Amino acid sequence: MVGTIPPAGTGVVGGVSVLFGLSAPGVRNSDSRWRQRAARARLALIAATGLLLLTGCGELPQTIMQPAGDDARLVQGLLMPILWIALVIFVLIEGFLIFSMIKYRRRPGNEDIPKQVHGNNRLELLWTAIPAAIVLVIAVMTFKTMAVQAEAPGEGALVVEVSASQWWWEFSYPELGVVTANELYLPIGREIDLRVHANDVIHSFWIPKLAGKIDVVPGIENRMKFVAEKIGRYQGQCSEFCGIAHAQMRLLAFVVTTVEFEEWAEKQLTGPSAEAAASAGAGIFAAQCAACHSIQGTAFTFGQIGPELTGMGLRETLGAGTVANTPENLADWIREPTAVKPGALMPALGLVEDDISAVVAYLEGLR
Ligand code: HEC
Ligand SMILES: [Cu+2]
Repeated sequence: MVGTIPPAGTGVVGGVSVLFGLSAPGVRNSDSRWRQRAARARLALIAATGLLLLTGCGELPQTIMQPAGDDARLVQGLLMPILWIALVIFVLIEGFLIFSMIKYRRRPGNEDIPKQVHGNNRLELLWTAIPAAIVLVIAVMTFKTMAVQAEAPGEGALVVEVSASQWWWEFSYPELGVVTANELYLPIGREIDLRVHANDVIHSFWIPKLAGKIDVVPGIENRMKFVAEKIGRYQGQCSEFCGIAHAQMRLLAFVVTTVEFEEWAEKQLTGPSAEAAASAGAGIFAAQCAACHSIQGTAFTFGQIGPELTGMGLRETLGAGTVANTPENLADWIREPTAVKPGALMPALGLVEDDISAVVAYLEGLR
């Protein structure tokens, strides 16, 4: 198709070849209507690309370009110089390419074959040595960063054990005796000693604004340390494909003051009020849910198959960030978990509507 002149209004392939200037030299397109169309198509393509790029802007909840933790800063500190090096090389090479294409292009009437040369030892050496030197610089920067990341956490670091399951996260603070799921609380400025393992398949733990990724693997414990440096709410997600609901294996991290963190931990341990504990919802929970889910401060602390539901009323989301935690969504979840999160490994239990309402009231009251 390349090089043929498509009659006005034909096919995508011809359009694409004109769009990218692929018409063979010497074949001049005299059909101005076709040209206009190609120009219009080119403009549309540029506008569409621009729009697409713009939709990526605005609020960036999961960017590595706005670090709020020391490890994320390290990663960005590595990325930026590499990006600049790449940009300089790109501009130089493309500039040289475009310059050569214009300056030495074939001109009308010039039918000679250019002088044929083979090899140039000095050039060959140069363009082997320069990339090797650049790669060496990048390697040294990378190893230096990795060495800092590999240092053991200091005394007084807060241990957080992360265990990943299809498709949710459990966070346990052995020092405090607190266990929670999908929403992680972190005190600002205190070093976090993160210890991660998986219960089933390989996952990857990633909160882009706070720290780099860490593989979460069954059978071994991987470790990572970081300090959260800015108060805020940070989104994270599993970043290793782990099955059907992989994209709905998200998490939220809340970086709070030390006082707020202690208050939060205390609330988690307190358990429901006596009134809530005696409610109809608690009874249904005992019969239908406690085999899989635990709630601290109650008798239901044996269920290990599903996420910890302590402090459920305080959580922002359901199903590891799949939907907002509202009474309606929670009722939908209990009615048919896979309708909310396709693939979710919680069964539909066939509860009658009154029982669903009661258990929703019980869970939303855990705060
Ligand atoms: C057979 C085990 C099992 C039973 C029984 C069970 N669940 Fe679940 N539940 C799960 C699993 C597994 C998940 C995680 C699903 C996911 O996010 O992928 C879950 C998730 C949840 C969540 C979302 C938690 C979060 O942090 O996002 C809620 C709420 C919940 N279950 C409530 C209930 C209630 C209420 C009952 C009883 C009516 C119940 N579950 C019974 C296994 C179970
Ligand atoms: Cu995963």
